[in-house]
Amino acid sequence: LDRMRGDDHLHAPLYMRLQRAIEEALASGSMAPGEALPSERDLANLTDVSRVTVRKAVRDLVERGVLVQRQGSGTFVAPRVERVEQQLSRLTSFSEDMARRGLTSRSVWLDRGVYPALPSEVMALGLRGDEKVARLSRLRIAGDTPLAIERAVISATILPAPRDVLSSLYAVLDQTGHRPVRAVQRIAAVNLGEEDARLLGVVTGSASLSIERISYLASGRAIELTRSIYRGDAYDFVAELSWGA
Ligand code: 16G
Repeated sequence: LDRMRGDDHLHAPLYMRLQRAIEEALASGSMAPGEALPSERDLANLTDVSRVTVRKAVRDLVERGVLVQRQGSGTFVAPRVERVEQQLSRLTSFSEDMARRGLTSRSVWLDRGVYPALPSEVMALGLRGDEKVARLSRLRIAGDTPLAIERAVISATILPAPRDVLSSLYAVLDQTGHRPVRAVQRIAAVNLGEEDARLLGVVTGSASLSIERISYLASGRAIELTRSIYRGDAYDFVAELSWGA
């Protein structure tokens, strides 16, 4: 963390620089899951910033699930996650999956706006060339743990106001009669890049699963193209197989 001291060439606000320094300590493996953070006072002394600034940096990292605070005992790097089992045959949403496990889920929004569609999105969703799309990118947190980064693309004719999605996308689609009933999902192994690792609070290069879902309405119309990054240390995907026709 003391590397922060000399970084005067960086013009980011101090609390952000402190956040970065903590995230980098995590990404490089020099701070392990469950490890205690130095006290607020020690952090302030170590990095030459005020305790107010330390508090703000820590509060934001707690909000994103990177750190956890326990009443009376201090602040810790989020503990290693318990693996969750995810059925591959059911078309459910993140909120529903977590609710079924008795976990609350929330999102930290990275982007939520309407944009011109990229050619790959026009193809995947069968759009007209000039159609716009709603992009919803977010970090998905269950309980206290960031589990996935999700980047959903929906035709803007179906979702003209992406800011109406406060937590569950599928709940909003359901309300407007656009709940998908079928999906094709592609899963591939990837190593996390620096930015995604930082958001998920894990070491850069960690194993993860890249999941692309295209989902469809009963009419056959493609409605959603979502690319997600799921932590490899958190998920077991389970599918039931049967033999014969
Ligand atoms: C799931 C879906 C994602 C969908 C989201 C909606 C996978 C790989 N992805 O995470 O495609 O957009 O649920 O969740 O399962 P929500 O209704 O809670 O916003």
